[in-house]
Formats: sequence, C-alpha cells, structure tokens
Amino acid sequence: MGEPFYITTAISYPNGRPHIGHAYEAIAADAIARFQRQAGRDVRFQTGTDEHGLKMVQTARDKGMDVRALADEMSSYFKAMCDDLRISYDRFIRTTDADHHRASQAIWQAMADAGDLYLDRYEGWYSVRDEAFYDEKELVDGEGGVKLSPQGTPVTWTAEETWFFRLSRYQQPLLDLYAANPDFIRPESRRNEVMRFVEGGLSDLSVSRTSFDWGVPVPSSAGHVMYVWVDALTNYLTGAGYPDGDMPYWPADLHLIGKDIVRFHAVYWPAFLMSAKIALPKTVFGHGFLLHRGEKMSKSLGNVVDPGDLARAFGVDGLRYFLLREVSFGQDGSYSAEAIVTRVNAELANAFGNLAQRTLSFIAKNLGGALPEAGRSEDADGQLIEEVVVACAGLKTAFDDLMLSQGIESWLRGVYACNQYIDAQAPWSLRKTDPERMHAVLRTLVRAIRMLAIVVLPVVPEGAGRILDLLGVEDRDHDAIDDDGWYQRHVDAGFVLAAPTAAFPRLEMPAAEPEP
Ligand code: ME8
Repeated sequence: MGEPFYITTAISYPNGRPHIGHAYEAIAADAIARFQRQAGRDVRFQTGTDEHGLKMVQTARDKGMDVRALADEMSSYFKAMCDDLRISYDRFIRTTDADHHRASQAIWQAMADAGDLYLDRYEGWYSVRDEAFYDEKELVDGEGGVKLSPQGTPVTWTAEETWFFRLSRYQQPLLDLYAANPDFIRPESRRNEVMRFVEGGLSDLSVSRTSFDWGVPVPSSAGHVMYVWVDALTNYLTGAGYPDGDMPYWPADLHLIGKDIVRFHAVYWPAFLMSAKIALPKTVFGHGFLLHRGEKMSKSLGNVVDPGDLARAFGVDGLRYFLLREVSFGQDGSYSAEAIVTRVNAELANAFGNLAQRTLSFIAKNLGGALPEAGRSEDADGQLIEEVVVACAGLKTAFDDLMLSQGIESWLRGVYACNQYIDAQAPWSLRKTDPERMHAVLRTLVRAIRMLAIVVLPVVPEGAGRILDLLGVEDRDHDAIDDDGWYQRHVDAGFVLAAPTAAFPRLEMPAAEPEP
C-alpha cells in the first residue's frame, strides 16, 4: 500500500433532499479519490450528513416530524445519491453515529484541558440557515430594513449562557499558518478572503447551546449541547479513528468544501485542532457554486433539480463528465440541459466513444476479434503514441494539482489526436490495399485507446471501465499507462475481442428539462 491520502467532502445538512450542488462536490471528490488510488495512494474517502443543530430542529418542527426520523430519512437520500453517482466513499458518516459523539466529546475535553473554554453569556446575531454567528458589523440591510447575514440569510438575536472558545488567542497562530503554508487554503482568492478576515481580529466563539438539546452533550455540563459546527468539523477526525489508535489517515490531505463554508474550515477548524494539539489538515479547497442557467438555485425560484433525475436523463458518466469538464475547479459554473447534451455528445460520445467503437468493432468484425500483429509501422504511429502519452501525463499533473477541467482538456487533446490519425490513416480503405499497414494502424489505436481509457477512469468510471473490460485490460493504475509491453503480451495470450456496445451513448435533448 502506498502513502495514505485522506480526502473528505463537507457533510451535508439533511434538512432537505440533495441537490446538484451536493452532487457536484461528491463527484469532484470522487474523481480525486479515484485518481489518487490509481496513483498508488492508500486512499480513505469520507462523506456523510451533518445532522444536529437548530436548522434540523426547526425543519422537523415545521414538518411535524421527529427530528431523528427526519435525519434518518433525509440522510438515506444523500447516501442513495452517492451510490447512484458511483461515489467511491469508504465511509458515509452520520454525526448521530455513536463513535462521532465520542470523538466530539474527546476534542471538547482536549480544548478544555488547554484552557480554551469558558462559560459566559452570549448575546448576538445568529443565522439558523447558515448555523453561524455574525458580528453586527458583518450584517447587511435587506428589504424593509431587516438584517441579513453576509450570505443573505435571516438572522435572529439570541441571548443565552454558553461555553466560549478562545478563538481570539489563535489570530496570530492562524496568520502564521497561512503564511507558512500557502496551500492550506485554496484557491488563492479564498485564501486572501480568509486572511483579510483573520487580520481584522477574531472574537471568541460561542460553542454550546442551551435552548435545545439536539446535539452532542457537552461533557460535564448539563443542559449544554455543542454548537453544531464543533461537532460537524470533528467528523473528519472521527473518520480517522480519533481519539483511539494511531490514526494512519490523519492529518487529512484534502477537505473539499464549497466557498460558503471556508471560514469554518480555515479559521475555526485549525484553531480547534491547535488547541487540542492535533495535527492540521494539509489543504482546504473551497470550490465554487453551481448555478442553473446562471441563477442561484433556490426552492423559491423552483429550479432545484434532483441529481438522480439528471443522472437518469444524461447518464452518470454524462453528468460527471459535464460537471468536471465544464466548471473550472474553484470557480462558479452553470449548467443547463442543452449545455450537458452538447458537451457530452461532442466530446464523450463522438470524439472518444465513437473512436473506441469504430476501432473495436472494426477489429471484431474484420479480424474475428483477434488483435492485429505488429504490421508495418510508420512515423505517424510513434508520433500518435507520443501525443497520447503527453496528454495522459497532462491529466495526471493537472489532477494532482486539483485542476480538474484543465486535466480533462489535456486528455481531450490526446483524443483529438487519435481522431486526426484515424482520419488520415483511414484503416477502412487499407483493408484491401495494404493490410500490413492497416494492422499497424489498428494496433496503434488500440494502444492509444487503452491509455486514454485508463487515465479518464476517475471522471467516467462506467464507460471507460466498459472499454477496458472489452479490451481485457486488468491493470488500471497509472503505472499501466506506460506499460509498452502490454499490447504484445495481450496478443500473445490470444486475447479475442467481442463485438462492442457503445460505452458512451449519444444523448438526445430531453423534451423537457428534468423538473424540480
Ligand atoms: O454547509 N453549488 O451543509 P450543506 C456547489 N453541513 N456546492 C454547493 C451548492 C451549490 N449550489 N450549495 C451547497 C453545510 N454546496 C454543512 C457542512 S462540513 C463539516 C459541514 C456545498 O448541506 C456547500 O458549499 O449546506 C457544502 O460544501 C456542501 O454543499 C454541503 O452544504
């Protein structure tokens, strides 16, 4: 096993059903996890649901449901979404899990032992939607003079006795951390935002609540439950085995989250960990938001679509490919049915799917499925392989640096090079005139398709997996890409190709866009 690589998504609030933003984050994390597994890392991938807090209590009350029943039901939809989208998580954590309560109480105790917790009275603004406290100076005026959080959500005045965490103590240690580790917060724009915020000064943070009891009980403090973000952030440690054992996957390599919750992950979380004397995660990456036709998704606009419906309409691979290819990772992106259909048909179905389909069915039909022997090679063959090697290396370098769309662009350059090659070499016309040359061309194409299918597996695991299954390719790690001997060994082993079915079917424009 290689070096550990621990990657997490945010854990979602199960106060409603999952939406495309949740699907996007899970898909991006999954592509990175699959990529790192191929690179030989010992990957641990965690996702899940964040089930405590006032938002859950209020939603359950509005629905006339028991809060635990609401959490159970909605959490199951998030898990089903992950399974539908082929998210290869190792653990789907629920913050109501017993080991998570233990971990949360252990980190609380460690912060208390460090002298960082004290009891006082909290008076200030709270947004239930964001589950966040805000300073008066951060608020903005909404319609009719109502006060709104900087995220545009309603705030209410709260006053209660709570435990406080001495966040103010960590201003300088946090600034030192950002300065010493430029990759701690990515991308750069988010890093700058966080640095400005911390430079502005940090107030101590209220970290317990007494007005409701749906949370992790504070150790030795009857009537207090932890502020939901304290327990939510601790999920990453729970999944790593805290507080028992040697925690081989900690510190986390990557917390992948949306831009709206960077402050919690890049300010509060490292401060809690420093206080508890636990190693800090290496990178917090705040991805952008997904918009529908350029507009924010919201229940009131009626444009919140179930990701399961999108996957049924466009295929799991189609949806995954579109999201990772279209959105420059870290920035906001927009989707629509036309954009998905256009992109998937042009790049996945035509450029790559059709290349594989034409090549493999030609071999199945005309050579009885036997992979051609060497034939008579020409310079163009070596050139194509070289271009494909460069394209695959480009994807690897980009994915390693979380530049997902750029990685796919590099892969596409390899795919387009194959298309130009097949058009220029026209193996179909060589069949009668020059079979020796045709053999060399087909052989080159099979080698190129194998490499391109392996490297794109993290993005489109089903279709690329189907092509590799057809070709009888078992070894799918990065090492296999550069295995020049594969083809000949495979031929020598007498492999016979079956007639292929399309790995990436063309999409039809749906008569109506999947409805909310
Ligand atoms: O914030 N586009 O949960 P959540 C892209 N429980 N990403 C989006 C999005 C959109 N339109 N809308 C939301 C929470 N997200 C907390 C996290 S972690 C210890 C606790 C992202 O269900 C959002 O940024 O509101 C977050 O990363 C994730 O979906 C879950 O959001």
